[in-house]
Amino acid sequence: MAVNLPPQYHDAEAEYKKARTPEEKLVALKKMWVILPKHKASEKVQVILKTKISEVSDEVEQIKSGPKKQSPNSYKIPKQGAGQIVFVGPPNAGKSRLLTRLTKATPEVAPYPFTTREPVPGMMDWEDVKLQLIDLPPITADFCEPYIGDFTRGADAAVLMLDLGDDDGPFTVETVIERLKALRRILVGKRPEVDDDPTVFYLPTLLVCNKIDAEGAADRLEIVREMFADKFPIHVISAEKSEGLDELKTLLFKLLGLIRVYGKMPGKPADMTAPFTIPIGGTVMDFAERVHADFAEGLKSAKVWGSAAFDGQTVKRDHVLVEHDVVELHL
Ligand SMILES: Nc1nc2c(ncn2[C@@H]2O[C@H](COP(=O)(O)OP(=O)(O)O)[C@@H](O)[C@H]2O)c(=O)[nH]1
Ligand SMILES: [Mg+2]
Repeated sequence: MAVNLPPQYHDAEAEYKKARTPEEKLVALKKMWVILPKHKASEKVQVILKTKISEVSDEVEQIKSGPKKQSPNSYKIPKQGAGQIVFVGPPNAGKSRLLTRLTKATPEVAPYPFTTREPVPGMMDWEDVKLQLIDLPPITADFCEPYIGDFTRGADAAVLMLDLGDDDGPFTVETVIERLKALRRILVGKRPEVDDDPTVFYLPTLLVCNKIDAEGAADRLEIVREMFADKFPIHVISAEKSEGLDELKTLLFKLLGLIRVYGKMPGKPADMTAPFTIPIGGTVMDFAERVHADFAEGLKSAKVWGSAAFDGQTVKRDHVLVEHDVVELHL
């Protein structure tokens, strides 16, 4: 039987999907529970949700009563910038080197595996926006830091790093994909249209093939393209020699599926220095919400420069914005 779920339920569910800690999860799950209509048609959902709530409550309790104040298996890195992108891959692919090239972060770079055990964040500048990049420890057939599950759920996108200097490069990447899949984290070239399982998390992913400077890299790249071209967008770089990095930055922003929209105060020129970012297909309402949590409620009208028929045209709340639009909100 189909269950008609109110929009607030989906909001709470989105909150749950983004939650990192058991406490955050529990808050969101409880919200979902309150909103869920309790009738015959929703019985199945009720059972699933109840089970989940109980599991997560246990987790919360365990952490509280455990001997350690802080769980070593979880790290909290507050989100910053327009989006958060995690680096995943096998050991030695050059994830940490890439982070040092794109940000001011200084993770250890070394020719032996498992140098990175903790998540290392860095902020990347791209044009007038900042993206948060997080270098995660390597994933192999035998090993995957437990907290990787948390990070691959909370992130907005992923860079999957492949080592073109290694004959096993494509296969170690396959292993990474499989390990994450076992955690119900699916790396995808594009988000699926339907996403109806709240426990499965899709991560838009760019396959970054590193070490194109290495001997034999071009031949390996051909194999990589055969194996992965239909699964992910592919970008080739040399982190060491800083090749392909400008294009990479642009691709990383594109991977987030965002557009930049600029605010304007009535009677003043637009502020073209600090854009707001909203999802592609976002409306004037989405923009208002980004500017201020309360603005969407009180929005009376808006004027748009760019996507409107003429500059400064008054548009409806559901007017779809495009990259580089300028919007003046009237409250
Ligand atoms: N030839 C070459 N070596 C690289 C490149 N990027 C990283 N490396 C080397 O590969 C090794 C592993 O790099 P690292 O960033 O620590 O890998 P991680 O384990 O994925 O974080 C180091 O010795 C790096 O100097 C590259 O583009 N070309
Ligand atoms: Mg590393």
